[in-house]
Amino acid sequence: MYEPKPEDKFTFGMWTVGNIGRDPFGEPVRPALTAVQIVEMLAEVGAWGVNFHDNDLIPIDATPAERDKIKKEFRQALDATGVVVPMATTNLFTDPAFRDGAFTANDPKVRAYALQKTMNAIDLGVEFGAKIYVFWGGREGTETDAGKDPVTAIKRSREAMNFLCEYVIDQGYDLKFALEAKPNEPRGDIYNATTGNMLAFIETLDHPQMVGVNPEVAHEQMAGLNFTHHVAQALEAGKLFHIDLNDQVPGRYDQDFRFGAVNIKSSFFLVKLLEDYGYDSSRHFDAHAYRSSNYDDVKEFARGCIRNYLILREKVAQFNSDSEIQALLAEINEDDGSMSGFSGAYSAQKAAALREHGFDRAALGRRGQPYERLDQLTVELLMGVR
Ligand code: GCO
Ligand code: MN
Ligand code: MN
Repeated sequence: MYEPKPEDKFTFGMWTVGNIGRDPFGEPVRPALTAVQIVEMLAEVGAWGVNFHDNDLIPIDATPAERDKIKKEFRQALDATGVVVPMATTNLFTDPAFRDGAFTANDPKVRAYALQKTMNAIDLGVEFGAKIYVFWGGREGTETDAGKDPVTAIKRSREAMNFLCEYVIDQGYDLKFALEAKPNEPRGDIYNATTGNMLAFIETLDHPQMVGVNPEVAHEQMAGLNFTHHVAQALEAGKLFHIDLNDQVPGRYDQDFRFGAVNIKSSFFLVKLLEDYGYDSSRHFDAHAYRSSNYDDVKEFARGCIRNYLILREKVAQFNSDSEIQALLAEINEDDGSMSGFSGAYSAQKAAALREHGFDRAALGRRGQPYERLDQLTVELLMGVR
């Protein structure tokens, strides 16, 4: 039970299971793994795919010979294990060149270098089969708004996205972009801080149909927001191209915990949303094992992410077929049809009829909803006593 299948599309970033456990207070605790070792570990835990930043695979200062050797060995590991590369992205945050951001940096040379680096990274991702290209603007922000005009920052972000969309079209690549919002960390404040901001921004681009979002559990939760509602908005707009699953205590630093490790109930509603609406892209885990783990425990972390998703998916099926829960939902959503003449598209007749209709306001106010009962049943189901 709870064995992952390829159609579940469980993926991990190379930077997740390969994370060496450096933090602002401490040095690495785990030795760096090669790309080949990471692919082998992911195959062992049952992942379908691996995603990478350009420099997860190829160090920023690699010689052409080193690059070719790494690519060859990586390809062999993919072929040997059957692990695929559905998504790729650019590291625009580690190198000191990006200390003031990339596409929104004040230095035009940095902005141009960021475009060049991204074009190369897109080529690399496409070479290994990526169909989704993620943009996470980790350093696209400020600590003080004294030095950067936030309107200019939006315009610079748009110019970069338009340029890179044209590049993809020009190359004839079958590639879509997914924009990932985060409120802060590593910058004090990051532009386009939520998935909702990104959705609005996308509609201002030259090729909005090529661009969707990559929401991440921890990022909305860091800001104290309801992640499932943000994902719902993206999904309803046809913009949920990818998703980053992990967990996070709201209000804390960026924790990147194992999916389902903290907020079981909100993870359940997220899985329910994805499953009820037939989400069909990668289920990507962008999480890190505890710094106290060694690699045997990192594997437990990766298996735990997958298992928690599959267990919650089973709970969703149970919720959807629980007769008491479904009866309550039917009662909650009861509709006797008497209002159907007033809903849907506007017409002058409808508006006139609605104006004439008498409502028993006091009766409306007397009706309660059994949400306590429904929530308790949900909690009991999640606690395994139903
Ligand atoms: C973070 C982000 C990153 C991105 C990754 C892919 O908080 O550090 O979530 O992990 O997802 O860079 O773009
Ligand atoms: Mn993150
Ligand atoms: Mn992420």
